[in-house]
Amino acid sequence: MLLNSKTRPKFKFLTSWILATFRHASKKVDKNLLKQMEDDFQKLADSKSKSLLRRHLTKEIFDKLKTQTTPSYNSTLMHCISSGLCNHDSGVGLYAPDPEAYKVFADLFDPVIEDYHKCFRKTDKQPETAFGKGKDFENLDPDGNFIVSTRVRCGRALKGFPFNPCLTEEDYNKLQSEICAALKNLKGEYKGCYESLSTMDKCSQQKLIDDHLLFKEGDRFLEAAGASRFWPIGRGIYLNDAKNFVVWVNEEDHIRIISMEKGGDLGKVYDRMVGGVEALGKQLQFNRDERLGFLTFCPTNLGTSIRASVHIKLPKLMNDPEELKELSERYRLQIRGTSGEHSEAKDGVHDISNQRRLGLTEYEIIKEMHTGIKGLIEAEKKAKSC
Ligand code: ADP
Ligand code: ILO
Repeated sequence: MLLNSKTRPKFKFLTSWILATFRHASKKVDKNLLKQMEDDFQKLADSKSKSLLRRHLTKEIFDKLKTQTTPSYNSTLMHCISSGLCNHDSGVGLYAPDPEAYKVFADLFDPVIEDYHKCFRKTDKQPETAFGKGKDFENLDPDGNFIVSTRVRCGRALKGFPFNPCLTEEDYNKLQSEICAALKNLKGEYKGCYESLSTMDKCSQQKLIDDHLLFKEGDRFLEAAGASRFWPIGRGIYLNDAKNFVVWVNEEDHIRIISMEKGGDLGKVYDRMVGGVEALGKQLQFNRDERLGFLTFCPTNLGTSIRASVHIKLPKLMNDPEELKELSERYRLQIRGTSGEHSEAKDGVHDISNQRRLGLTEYEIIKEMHTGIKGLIEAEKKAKSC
């Protein structure tokens, strides 16, 4: 059964209650939680959901994992799947409540990871970090005909902390102060200011969201995953003076490092992000797994955790959904709306980015995205107006 607006609030309440109650419970999964999981699993299985969770959480895997917990944080399968159980319209529907979840619940994570990142098998390993040089990539749109702006971001988790559903209020504050101490030492073009969401008025917050600089509040996918607890405590944004280098603190990941500017100079935007990551990496210890690369809350962000996107207008291709689908699959690109994931395109502006982030080096990810956007622009130029 699909959750409608009447059933969702009740479900949301149950989910938060369950996540809170069982966060520090004993390693044995409680029978009430088991019952709830079984009922919700059945609803998902009976639904028409197209999520990767529904595709890969078979009855056999569900039965094998439903009583497992992670050793350090007692995270359960419910922590991992609550977002997808609550939101049947999820694309993925799965999150890792702590780094150990990727191993304890590998029977579910591995096939989802393989499916999303296009063939990263459970025997595969993320290559060593290799940023390379962004200057190898020429401006994608020197005449400014198609690309409005370019953004490159990556996520990082700090060693020694779990992810959102297991963080305490104290953890949020501790993470924020450790990250802020590192941000204060940034120099040159990275020099800027941090503002905590707790002290920011709603008007300034909305202005930053409208300018695509700040994350939105109340994302229902993150909320159902237990990622909005204690909001806005520990959350905030760092902006350099030129507002082209941004760091998000404690939204989906502990840190999101972002570089963005108008136009299509992907190489320049990428190099700026790399400089920021390297400067922060000298001061903070990032959690990197030998097989999965940089560990993130959402399995779609593992590996390099890089999403390089352009806000782009391709009016002819957008009128030809078949051709667009074929091209985005060929180039492994993902298309989002103007205000990010799960949003609509405004004034014909789409957000197009690399889909996979795992199994390739950072440099290869940027190359894949660069080749793809170049291909789309060429196709747009060749396409006939209808
Ligand atoms: P992410 O997971 O990369 O943070 P979201 O889809 O949540 O992505 O988007 C976050 C914000 O970044 C949104 O406001 C979105 O419009 C903005 N954004 C993404 N790509 C670009 C771009 N190329 N130019 C300007 N803003 C962008
Ligand atoms: N849980 C959501 C989002 C998945 C990928 N995006 C991000 C921001 N991690 C879904 O499954 O659609």
